Amino acid sequence: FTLQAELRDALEKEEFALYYQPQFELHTNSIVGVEALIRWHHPDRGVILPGRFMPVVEDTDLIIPLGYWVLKKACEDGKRLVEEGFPLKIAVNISAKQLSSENFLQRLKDILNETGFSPEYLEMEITESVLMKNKQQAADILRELKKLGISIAIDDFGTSYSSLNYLKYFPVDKLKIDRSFIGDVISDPNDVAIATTIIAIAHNLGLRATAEGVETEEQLIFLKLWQCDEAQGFYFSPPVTLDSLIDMLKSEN
Ligand code: G
Ligand code: G
Ligand code: MN
Ligand code: NA
Repeated sequence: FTLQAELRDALEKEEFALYYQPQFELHTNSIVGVEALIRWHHPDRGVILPGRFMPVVEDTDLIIPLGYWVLKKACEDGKRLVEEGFPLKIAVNISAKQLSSENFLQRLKDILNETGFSPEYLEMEITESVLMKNKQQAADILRELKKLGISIAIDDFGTSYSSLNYLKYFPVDKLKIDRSFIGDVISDPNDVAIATTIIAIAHNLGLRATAEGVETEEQLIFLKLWQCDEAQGFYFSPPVTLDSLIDMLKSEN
């Protein structure tokens, strides 16, 4: 039984689950969105994190059905949040193969119709490397996503080989500062320079900046001082189940 075969089996048996990590708006101190993060509830090995299996999934065609499973689940859960009185943005990670797959836009529209989830609450997190693989195709797809009302966040911003000029051409809404720049942002002058520069690039282009991997109050104070718009990380909350998220939102009000 290879990992690949096991993953295929897991999709059929519905062993995957989506967890949601809250995203806080710093100037209002309130939850404005969540990032959907996949987990595998393995019958023998317990919860397996995506770092362990997504690279294999993304190397195979399995990313297509799994990617649609994630989108559909996120839209269903997002619909439930709206119905419960919590109209939050749901951010979904989209991989390269999925974005460039045949019928991506049509399948997406079908999922939106089937679930009745309003696209204005849907955000797609896409890495720079995904966009750079085929710039023209990516630009076309992103424009179509924008037309649907979906927002676009650049994930892991600044971590991979890329040029900044794509920001001019792609209809992006948000830059996510990778957690590798946040971990030592209190002590490492290089990380200070990088993090504050990413916030400045975002603001100068009229975009929002979100910091990932915020774990301490000192990091939060720093980010507020530099007017970072949003943050997520263990300081606020780990990724949690939909039910826990709803409990958290109820106690926030
Ligand atoms: O939760 P964890 O830190 O292990 O996530 C590792 C990486 O897996 C994340 O950076 C994220 O980009 C990726 N990932 C998590 N959930 C999904 C998903 O639903 N789809 C895709 N394509 N990637 C995901
Ligand atoms: O999409 P992305 O690659 O950014 O995925 C975010 C991942 O980071 C998730 O798998 C999540 O479990 C993990 N994560 C979230 N918050 C923190 C944090 O504060 N510290 C660390 N080390 N990891 C985090
Ligand atoms: Mn992400
Ligand atoms: Na990231």
